[in-house]
Amino acid sequence: MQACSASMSSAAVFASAKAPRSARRAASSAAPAPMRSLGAAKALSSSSARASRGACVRMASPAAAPQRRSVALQAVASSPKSAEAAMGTTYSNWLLMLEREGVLDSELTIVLNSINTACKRISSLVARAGLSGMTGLAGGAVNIQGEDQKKLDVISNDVFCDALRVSGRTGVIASEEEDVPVAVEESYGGNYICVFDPLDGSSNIDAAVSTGSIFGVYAEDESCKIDFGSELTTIQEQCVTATCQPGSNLLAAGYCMYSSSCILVVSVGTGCYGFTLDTNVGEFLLTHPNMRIPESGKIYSFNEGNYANWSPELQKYMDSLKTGGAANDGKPYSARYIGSLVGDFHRTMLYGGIYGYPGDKKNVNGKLRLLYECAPMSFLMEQAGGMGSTGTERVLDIDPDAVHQRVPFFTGSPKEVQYLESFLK
Ligand code: AHM
Ligand code: MG
Repeated sequence: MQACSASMSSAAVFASAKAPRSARRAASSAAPAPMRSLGAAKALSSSSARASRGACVRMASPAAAPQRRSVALQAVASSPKSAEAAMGTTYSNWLLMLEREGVLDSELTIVLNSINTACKRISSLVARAGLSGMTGLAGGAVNIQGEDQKKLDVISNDVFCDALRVSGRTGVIASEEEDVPVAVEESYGGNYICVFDPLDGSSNIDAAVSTGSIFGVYAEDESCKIDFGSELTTIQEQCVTATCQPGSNLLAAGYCMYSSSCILVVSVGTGCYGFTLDTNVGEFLLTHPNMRIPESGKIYSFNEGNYANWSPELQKYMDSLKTGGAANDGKPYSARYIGSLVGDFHRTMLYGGIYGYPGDKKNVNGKLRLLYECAPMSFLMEQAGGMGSTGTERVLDIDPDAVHQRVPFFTGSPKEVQYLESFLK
């Protein structure tokens, strides 16, 4: 990865992070295409062309789960307890404690701390959006998935990119708002891969309703080494390949919810921990040690407006929730749907129940993205004792085919997800 970065000039790699995409596109039509717009102006070979569209081109079989992951999984047994004792400790000190206990290495600690900084900045931007003219669309800009970008989508992406770049421990980043993964020049060690959705649920911003950031951190894929002097297209391909790993390889994942409180929930493979931003001191403080989702819960969170387009099996499942569902007690479930994954997920984690974004007749794979939405959330949910499923398979087992790949997604209390699977399998 170092070589990947070294072959790009600093300006080329990160220059485009400073302006909204519309402005970047306008600029790129007048000047040579920035290397960041990896698919823009180059005539690509067919495999490179796939890479430029975010397809995962395998050049070697994906590496086995990285060694660092097994270190995390063999975490000191006392971690949850000691974290409980550390209630009210700052997020940064909690990370340092995990480092002392051998759960995290110092490089990953730095990456996770840089995400803390990004989340605080975005929290402040979201809170002031209505006052500072930061609501609304980013001047007609759209992302690679054809979705309108809000001003804050673009700015939050820049905040995340900058925080990770400055950390110097991230080799490649992949974002919902970037066409393809981006190589980071300033990588002094670690070379972690960070995937993220900088501001999920941004259609809610203008109404001051909950939004959130979602992230996952992978180790560099050892099978993807980048040579000095590589053609740009080869570098692109390698960066893309390195990004696409199954969720079971995640070293860490988390989300930050921007709501009545700003809450950061993180797992490094030793349980789920929630921190609330104390705006008086500007620090996230541990408020939810070792989070556990209830085994079952009678709340469902689906966009039921899509019912007519669902499969008969899913419709049958949904109908059954009105008459008792998994509990089989004749009492209906309650419907709760914000339309903001992080908010709906956080409530599900605390109260139990199920969140779902199924495929339907129009969009067979649903709407949510595997790499930076479903996989990190499934990692967190499993760490809290819940499940993340497509309805027929475990989300963390899926080896991605493309950076922006979508999958049907159901997550929540184990008994509720199993009940749903009993209709779809
Ligand atoms: P986004 O990444 O473009 O913000 O879209 C993802 C959001 C999720 O937060 C939410 O669960 C879902 O889209 C809501 O979609 P819908 O409006 O179709 O119910
Ligand atoms: Mg999103």
